[in-house]
Amino acid sequence: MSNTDTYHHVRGESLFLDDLPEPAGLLHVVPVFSPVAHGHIRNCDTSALQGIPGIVAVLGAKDIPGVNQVGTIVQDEALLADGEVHFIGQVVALVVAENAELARAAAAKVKLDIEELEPILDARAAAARGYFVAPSRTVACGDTDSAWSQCSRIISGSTESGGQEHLYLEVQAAMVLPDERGRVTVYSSTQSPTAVQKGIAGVLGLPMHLVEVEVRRLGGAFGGKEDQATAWAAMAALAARHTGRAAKIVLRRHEDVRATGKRHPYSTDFKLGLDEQGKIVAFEAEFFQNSGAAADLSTAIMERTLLHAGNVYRLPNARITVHCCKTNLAPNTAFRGFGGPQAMFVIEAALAKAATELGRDTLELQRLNLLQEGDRFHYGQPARHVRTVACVDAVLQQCKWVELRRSADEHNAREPRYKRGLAMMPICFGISFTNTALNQAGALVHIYNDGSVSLNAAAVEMGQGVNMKLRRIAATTLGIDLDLVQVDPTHTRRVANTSPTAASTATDLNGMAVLFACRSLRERLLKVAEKELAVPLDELELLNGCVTAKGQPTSLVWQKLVDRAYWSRTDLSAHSYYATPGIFYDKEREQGSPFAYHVYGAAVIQATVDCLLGTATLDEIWITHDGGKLLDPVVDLGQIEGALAQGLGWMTMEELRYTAAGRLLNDSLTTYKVPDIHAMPEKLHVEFLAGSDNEHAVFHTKGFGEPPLMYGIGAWFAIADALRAALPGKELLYHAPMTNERMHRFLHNELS
Ligand code: MTE
Ligand code: LUZ
Ligand code: MOS
Repeated sequence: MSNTDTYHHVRGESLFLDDLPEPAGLLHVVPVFSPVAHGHIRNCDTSALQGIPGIVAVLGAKDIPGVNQVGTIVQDEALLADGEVHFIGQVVALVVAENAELARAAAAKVKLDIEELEPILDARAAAARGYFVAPSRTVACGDTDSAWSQCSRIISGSTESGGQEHLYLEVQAAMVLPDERGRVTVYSSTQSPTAVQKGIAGVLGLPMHLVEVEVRRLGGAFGGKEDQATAWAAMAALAARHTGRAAKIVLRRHEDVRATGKRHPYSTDFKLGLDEQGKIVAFEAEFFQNSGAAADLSTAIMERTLLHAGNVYRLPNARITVHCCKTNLAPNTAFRGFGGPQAMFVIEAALAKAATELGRDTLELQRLNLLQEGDRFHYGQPARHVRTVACVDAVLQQCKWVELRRSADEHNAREPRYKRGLAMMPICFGISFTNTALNQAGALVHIYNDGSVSLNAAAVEMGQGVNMKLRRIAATTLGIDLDLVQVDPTHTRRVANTSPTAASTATDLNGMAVLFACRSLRERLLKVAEKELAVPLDELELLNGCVTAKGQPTSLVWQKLVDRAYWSRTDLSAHSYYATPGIFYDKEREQGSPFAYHVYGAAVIQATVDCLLGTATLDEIWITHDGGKLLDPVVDLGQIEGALAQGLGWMTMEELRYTAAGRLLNDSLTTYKVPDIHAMPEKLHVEFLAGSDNEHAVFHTKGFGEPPLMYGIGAWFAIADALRAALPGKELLYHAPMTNERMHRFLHNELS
């Protein structure tokens, strides 16, 4: 049992936002959502609510004392609709009442008169009309235009990948307590305490020091609470400010699914040029990102798409363009991988299509093109400590590829109904926020004078185990037992200016800050020990709960040392700060070294398709993951398994369906298919790459949160391989997810 929260989670004892003790007089806030995807608000009639006992207020855009704005990168997102609505689920007004049921019933009685305009749901349709949330960008290298003439084969095509609902177990929620001086205390289910603090300060017209935000833990987030927790907290804050009473907002599941953004769907055109041998000479891709109705994090996600378009492959000449297309869907947002998976699907599709057209083996083309030590990524960063070949070789060995391939082919030759498919999926994911400035974190460590230790950091625990990792770093550095170290809830007053807990960087950034703070505390304590023991400082260490001299335990145990330090007036608190060194990105030139390092890995996936039914099962998955030195193998393995499940879901079963009017049809757990235990392969083998190391992160670890999601992309290609065995020569569209419906259509209809 390795995650700090596991014991209480499995007993149902962990407190999430809606479980926190409620203050006296708590009010409940329920939003009035737009039922129309695009339109002008003619009138918002709340007269039916007048005189209903228990309804305390109905708030609209005009009731906002500060700015009606929650857009962070681009200021294009109103907290409450003002004149226009841009997606179904956009919040138009807030009903504030003594209890949530009453508020919800009242919200349903608000009459909205909206003049409907035509909604645009499709990214390419938006682009054709020039609707973008931000300017398009291009990252290029080499001389792509003249490179085409050197190619012996050019393959072009297009791909589609779908959106994905986060489906965190804990829905969006916040509770806000006002005080008599105008200060507000906020409890929010957010990955970004400072973004919530700043957002509320803006909406209420307060300086940030009057807004404090605490986050104990999240019941999952997966990117869905990086930007999109802010608005709900600001709504509760507005109600609290307006009424002078504590206010809480907790969305219902279907409200959450409808009103919040998802993974960005992408529609992409690509062109791939190969030489005689099969090596990539040039690659061009134009991505149409469906950004939704406001920018949210779309421009940052575009950046990660630009930088991951090559996946693990060497691109001597490349031109990658992304358009952030403005549509009338809920603003799409961060989701594990952050535009990286969408990019990686495209180049894998391009190579698979090339193999099919040339009659070659996809694996062979993949292996021919792996990045090697000394190559550069297409954005200019030198590739160092490259583990592409090592991971691919290791996973091929692990799964006994040659036999596996042969036995699948033999099986397919004799078996008409069930076809086996195989795919190898390599990954390469850059670790660091692409926005260099965000790569910073603070920590505040207290040693109480009984010897117990509290860690405060910018990191938010959302199930990924960051708290356990921080505890391990502190306990190791101070030479004490893990049980002596706890992590306090994240709080903007203890650690300010927090970057979001995102981009798989929480341990890298916060762990290093914690390490620095613990190191300075250790120095102070050892000086105390030097005096106490009359032994030279350079012979002293903290180990196994006591001071050692030349490696030998002394009588100065941890508690005694801390007690002595306190009574000799030593500061037992340390604040520290870490900013990732050596990273930069020049947006003018679209070149730089934005990542501290890359995570590599490779998976092999075997799928069996039932060609009569059009269903697939994943038989077995092998993974070799380049995880650096492992700080907590149980947590790390859990991250690989969870991310893989999400990747498989995104690629094979999760499909968002909208009406032509822009209404999401599958907004509940009965209609939206999420991967469950049965979606996992019958057999899963995860190995960590032997000898993996990383000098660029704390304790030589590597970020774990996002990269393994991209192994799931291989499931699409394994199923495609089986489908091709069933109907060789039939054109297969590179559309994800590969749902049963899609398989069935390929197998049994003229259309594919
Ligand atoms: N794991 C759990 N259990 N719950 C989550 O919400 N979020 C993922 C990943 N793993 C998530 C998770 C995402 S999107 C990111 S960016 C990382 O965790 C963030 O945490 P880290 O930086 O500590 O890896
Ligand atoms: N968030 C962000 C992220 O703001 N910048 C990033 O680069 C990023 N990458 C992955 C996930 N979230
Ligand atoms: Mo993760 S998408 O960086 O929150």
